[in-house]
Amino acid sequence: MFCLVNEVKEKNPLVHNITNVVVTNFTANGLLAIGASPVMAYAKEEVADMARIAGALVLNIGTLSHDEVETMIIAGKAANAQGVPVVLDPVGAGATSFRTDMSKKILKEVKVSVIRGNAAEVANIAGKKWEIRGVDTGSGNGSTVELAEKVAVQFGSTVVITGEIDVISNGKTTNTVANGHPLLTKVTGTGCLLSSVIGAFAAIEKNLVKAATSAVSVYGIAAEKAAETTAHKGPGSFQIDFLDQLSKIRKEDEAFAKIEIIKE
Ligand code: ATP
Ligand code: TZP
Ligand code: MG
Ligand code: MG
Repeated sequence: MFCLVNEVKEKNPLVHNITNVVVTNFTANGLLAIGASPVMAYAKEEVADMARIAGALVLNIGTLSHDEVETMIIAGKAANAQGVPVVLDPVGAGATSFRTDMSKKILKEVKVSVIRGNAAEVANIAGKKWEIRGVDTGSGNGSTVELAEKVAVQFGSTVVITGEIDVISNGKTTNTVANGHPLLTKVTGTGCLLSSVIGAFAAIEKNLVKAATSAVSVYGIAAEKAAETTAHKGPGSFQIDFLDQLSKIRKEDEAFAKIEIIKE
């Protein structure tokens, strides 16, 4: 019902990423593995043109600068004008006020289709308190389902909060996904790549809750499969096999999905 991975592989959507220097190569390889076509473009002179021809635009503030945020806003506005979905990954929002403020600025100036972050990042962009250490989520109190629903309404976006259990909500419809593996937390950029993979799914499916639920579940299933053969070796082997599993995954693997519909 939710599995859109075959369509992604058939349609090979172009995903324009303005992302961080830590995850650039991993993101490009992960998008290729899932069947999308990645492009990274950062020059102010070209980002609007690139965003307009893309199937989705992904804005990731992981190693942001003031200038880069201006570039993201130019790209975001061009995407909005063309009806291209925009995904925002507010990496480290809450860790510094600069990250929080820049995330809010992007959300004010660009219509963001999907916000994907850990619980702390999502809470902090919405003005709520949740501990964060660098780019990794800390302990917070409260339900991530409630948080996702509230933030979705606040920004008029679909919100994806990831962790052991992932929550996807547009404020009206809410799903949780229990796929994934703890080794995903031992490889840098797995959250960032997921944001870009959600972009690939949003490029081929207008129902963003459906697109994000499928993306999150397929991603978690690929991680489970990779862990089966590499967990005893460690995160390096897992990272490589995870890319292989993303490339192999097909609709039939939907049988392994652990999706719960919380609110229809
Ligand atoms: P953080 O910096 O807090 O790790 P992130 O941006 O890297 O955040 P994650 O929340 O780690 O993003 O999500 C990335 C992927 O890892 C998602 O597919 C998520 O489901 C999965 N994941 C995260 N934690 C766990 C866990 N404990 N068990 C299983 N899967 C997990
Ligand atoms: N520092 C700045 S961006 C980044 C680090 C370590 C990558 C974060 O990636 P993810 O996907 O949030 O783990
Ligand atoms: Mg992580
Ligand atoms: Mg992250």
